[in-house]
Amino acid sequence: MFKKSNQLFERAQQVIPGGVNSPVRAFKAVGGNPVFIASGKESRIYDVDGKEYIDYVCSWGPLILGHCHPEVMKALRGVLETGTSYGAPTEREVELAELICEAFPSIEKVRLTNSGTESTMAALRLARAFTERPMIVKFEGCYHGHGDSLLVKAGSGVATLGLPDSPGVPADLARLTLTCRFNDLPSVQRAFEQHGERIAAVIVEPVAGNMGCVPPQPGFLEGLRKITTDAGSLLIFDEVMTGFRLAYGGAQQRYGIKSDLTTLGKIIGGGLPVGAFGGRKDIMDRVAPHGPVYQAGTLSGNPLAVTAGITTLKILRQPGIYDTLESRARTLELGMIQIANEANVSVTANRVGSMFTLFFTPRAGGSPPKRPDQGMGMLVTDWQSAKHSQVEKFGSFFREMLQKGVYLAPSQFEAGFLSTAHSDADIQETIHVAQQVFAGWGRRN
Ligand code: KE4
Repeated sequence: MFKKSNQLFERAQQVIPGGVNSPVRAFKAVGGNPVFIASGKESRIYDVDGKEYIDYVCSWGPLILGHCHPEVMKALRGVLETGTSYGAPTEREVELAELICEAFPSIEKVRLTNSGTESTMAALRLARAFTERPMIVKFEGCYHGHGDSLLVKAGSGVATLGLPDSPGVPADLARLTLTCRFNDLPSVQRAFEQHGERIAAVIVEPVAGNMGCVPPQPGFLEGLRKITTDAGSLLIFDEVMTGFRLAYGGAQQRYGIKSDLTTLGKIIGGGLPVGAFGGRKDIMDRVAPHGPVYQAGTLSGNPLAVTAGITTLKILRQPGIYDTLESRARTLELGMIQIANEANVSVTANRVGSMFTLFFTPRAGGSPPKRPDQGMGMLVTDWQSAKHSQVEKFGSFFREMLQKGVYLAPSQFEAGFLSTAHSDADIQETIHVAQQVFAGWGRRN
C-alpha cells in the first residue's frame, strides 16, 4: 500500500518544495506521506497504487458535483476543440459573470481572476482605494489566500496591530492589518474605536472553513454589517469556499446579509482555476480599465475554466440539489456523533450545509450529551476553542480512515465537503468505517 505514492513523493521533493504544490497536501498536520492521486470518478478518487477512497476533500470544495461529472466533461470536450485561450474577451466569460450577478444580489459587477488569492488581494486593494484608508480587519483562524496583507497574525493581543505570519511579509505592511476574534463583536468594536477612521474594510469568511468549519453565532454577521456601515468601511465576504456551497447564493443567501464586496473561487471554476471579486457597482467601477485600480490576469476568464464553471452553476440551479446535500451531510454528521458517543470518543461536530468538521476536542464535562447531534467534546466557536482540539487524535483518525479507504481533509483545521455524487451508501460506508476505527481505539485503551 502507498508504494508508488512514496516513490513519487521522494521524486517530487527533489524538484518541488515539500514535494507538493500547496502545503496542506503534504500531510504534515496528520503524519505520514501524501498519497498521489491518479484519477477520480463521482465520489471516489484512486491513488497511483490503485487504492480507492471515498473523497471528502473534493479538491478543497470545487467539486460539489463530484469527479468527472458527465455534463462538465462533455462541455469541456466541446470547448477544447475550439481552442484553450485567447487573452481576449469571449462570450462565455460574460455568461459566467451574469450567472454570478444573478446568484448574488450584492454583486452588481464582477471581475474574474484565476484564484481565490488573486480575488482577495484585489478586493483589499479596491477597498483601500475606494475608502482612501489603509487598514484592514481580519479574524484569527480565517484564511483568505496567501496575499501579504492577509498572512498576518494577531499582535500582542486581539485587535492589535498585526505581525507577519510568514517570513517575507513586511512588518510595515502587517501593521496595517488588525486581527480580531471570530464570533467576538466586542473585539471588532475595540478595533474600530482605536482605528475606525483608518479601516478600509473587514474581510471575513461568513462561515469559517479554515480553522475547521465554524459557523457565525447569531448576530455576528449582522454586527459586522452595522459596525462597517457606521464607520464608512466596507464589508468583504470571502465566499471562496462558501459561495455556491452553502446555497446557490452562498452564505449571504443563507444568513440574509449583503456585503459590499464578495470574493469567490473554487466551485465557480468547476475544478478548473477561476476566482472572482465583485460587489456594488460604485465600488467595482473603480477597477481598471473603467477606473484607476489596477488588477489583471493573462488567463482570467479562460474559456476552459469558465465553461466548467458555467456548466456547474447551471446544474446547481436545479431545484432540490442543496436539500439533498444538506440531508446527506446531516446523516453523516449524526452518524459520526452517534458512533463516537457509543465508543466514548470525545468529539464535537460543526456543519453548515455540506461543509463540516469533526473536532476531536477534550470532554466538555457536565451532563452527558442529550441531543443526537451533540458530541461529548468542547464546542468550537472560534480559533481559541478550535486550538483545544487533540490534533494527534485527529491524525490517528485520519490515517486509519485513509487506510480503510476514506479520504478526509488532512488537517484538523480544515473543512470537509460532500458532493452530489456522494450516495447514501457512501455515507453509511463512511460511518461504518469510522465505527471500526473507534472500536479499535477502545480495544487499545
Ligand atoms: P486559492 O488561492 O487557494 O484559490 O483560494 C484561497 C482561499 C481564499 N479564501 C478562502 C476562504 C479559502 O478557503 C481559500 C483557499 N482554501 C484552501 C483550503 N483551506 C485551499 C487549499 C490549499 O491551500 O491547498
